Amino acid sequence: MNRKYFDRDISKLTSSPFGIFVDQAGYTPDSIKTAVMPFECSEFTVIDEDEKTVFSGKTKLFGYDESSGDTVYSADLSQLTAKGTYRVCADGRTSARFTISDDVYNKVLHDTSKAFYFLRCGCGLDEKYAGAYHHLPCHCDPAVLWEDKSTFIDVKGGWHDAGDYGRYVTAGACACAHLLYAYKLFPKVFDRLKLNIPEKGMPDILSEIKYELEWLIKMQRSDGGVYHKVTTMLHAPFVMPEDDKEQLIIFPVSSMATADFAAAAALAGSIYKNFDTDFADRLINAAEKSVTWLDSNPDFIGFENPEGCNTGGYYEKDDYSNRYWAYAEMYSLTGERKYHDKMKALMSKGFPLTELGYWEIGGLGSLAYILTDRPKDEQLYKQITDAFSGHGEHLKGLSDRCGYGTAMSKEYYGWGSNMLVMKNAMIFAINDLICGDKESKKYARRQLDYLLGTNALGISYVTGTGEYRTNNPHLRPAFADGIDECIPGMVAGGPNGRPADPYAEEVIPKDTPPMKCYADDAASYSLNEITIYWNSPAVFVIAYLSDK
Ligand code: 9MR
Ligand code: ZN
Repeated sequence: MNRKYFDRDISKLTSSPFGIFVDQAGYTPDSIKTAVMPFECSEFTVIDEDEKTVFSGKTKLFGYDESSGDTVYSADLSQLTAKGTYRVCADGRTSARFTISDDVYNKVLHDTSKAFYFLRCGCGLDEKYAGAYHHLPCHCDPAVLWEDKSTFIDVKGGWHDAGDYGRYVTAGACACAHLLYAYKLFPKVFDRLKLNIPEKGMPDILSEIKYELEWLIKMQRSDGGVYHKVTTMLHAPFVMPEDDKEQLIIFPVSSMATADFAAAAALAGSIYKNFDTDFADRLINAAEKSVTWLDSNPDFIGFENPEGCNTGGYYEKDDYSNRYWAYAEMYSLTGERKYHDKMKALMSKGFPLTELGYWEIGGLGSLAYILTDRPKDEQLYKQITDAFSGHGEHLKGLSDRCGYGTAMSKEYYGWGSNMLVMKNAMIFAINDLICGDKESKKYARRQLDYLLGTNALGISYVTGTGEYRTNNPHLRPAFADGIDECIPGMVAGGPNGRPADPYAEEVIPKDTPPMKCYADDAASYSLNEITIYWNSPAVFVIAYLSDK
């Protein structure tokens, strides 16, 4: 394929060939299974691969759904528990194929986890591990300090952030933390998960996260401050990573990056202790150095792109939640009271206690506190668990009011909305596991169903999963490699009611309902990019739902 850079034929952008929407990865036998029909119908059937009817029932009118603009009917297939592959039919229309079995999540868990390997920077991807998507080493040269053009530093490694080739500390720390908490809560799921990556000696997911953590450590300055990002001055054109030869620049230290790094390193230190003590010691020392820096730099040091630079900014308006997270992890790691007190003092700043990143990130600090075996202040513990319960109840209300079961109001569909859908599912998971609200699980599953096809476009937003799926993300190597089938396991940003790039404006008619503001268009970064921190909450959620 020799496509010219974004010389695209928008008439080729597809819409679902199916009229009934289901989770295209499938359902475990015991789960609630809901198919959604955005058209009037009173009855439905389920057929197997020989087109034999195996189940039938009456549909239920949900009514008008604001986010999609659809009047929605649903079919409850929960009583169908026999393993097999099926389609739902109603009024002459059918759904995509779906499976009922105990291991429906295996492929999508594998693929979304392996996606991080495909984003590795500073190394080549060997055919042995990457198959057709192998490529030569990229971004290996030392990077120059923005503040001192005579200093070059080795910051090779880590994952490309997204569709672009930048590497950003807050984004990376956030993605690592989602994955580390997934491992911490569902270790058995990951003990079984084989990713076919070069490293051995610990669960593959931990080897993969280590690849990013090693890079994060390199981003720490000798005084403990952590550089915000390393990127070229401008985003590369749509070339393979090894063909992006522009000078890499290390941009100044920010307090958000320093705090997020300290937090992720402390969390990681406690986990890697059991697998690689030298690495764990390095993480713990690095975390301590960065919190010491935070102590002596109490003021917010934000980040703004210097003039002429158009790579990601990862702006934040303050660093309270980042510091809170850092002190919570340090308390969990060391048990030292001073960290507990600092964490507690920050709570008066009024940031949300349950947000899971990348900007407001206090939820990870709250999780650290809830999960630690260290002594806990009863009132604080209650305040935090109440915050999670309150957030969960709010989301349940939203889910109940949505024809697709999505815990989103129509304003929530912004850039990378699929991350929010997955973070909402994480909130449900936390409420189930930690706050004892078992009912939350079915809501979590509904969010994953949405990601994998039970949505107003009937599309699976994960490359490689589902009969009708996203396949043309805004992801440089996926475009430049000339391979028609995208690298599997990439979570697309998804519908964005506030499209923010010229390509999106071209393909999304005005007044399109937010849940439908999406196109599988490689050009559109505000609809169809991928990022490490959109994949990481998906991995968490799929691992949670795979846990037996
Ligand atoms: O994910 C980010 C989204 O929340 C912001 O609205 C958007 C615009 O600032 O930027 C997104 O982050 C991008 C980052 O800046 C650079 N790498 C790709 C990210 C995903 O689009
Ligand atoms: Zn690279």
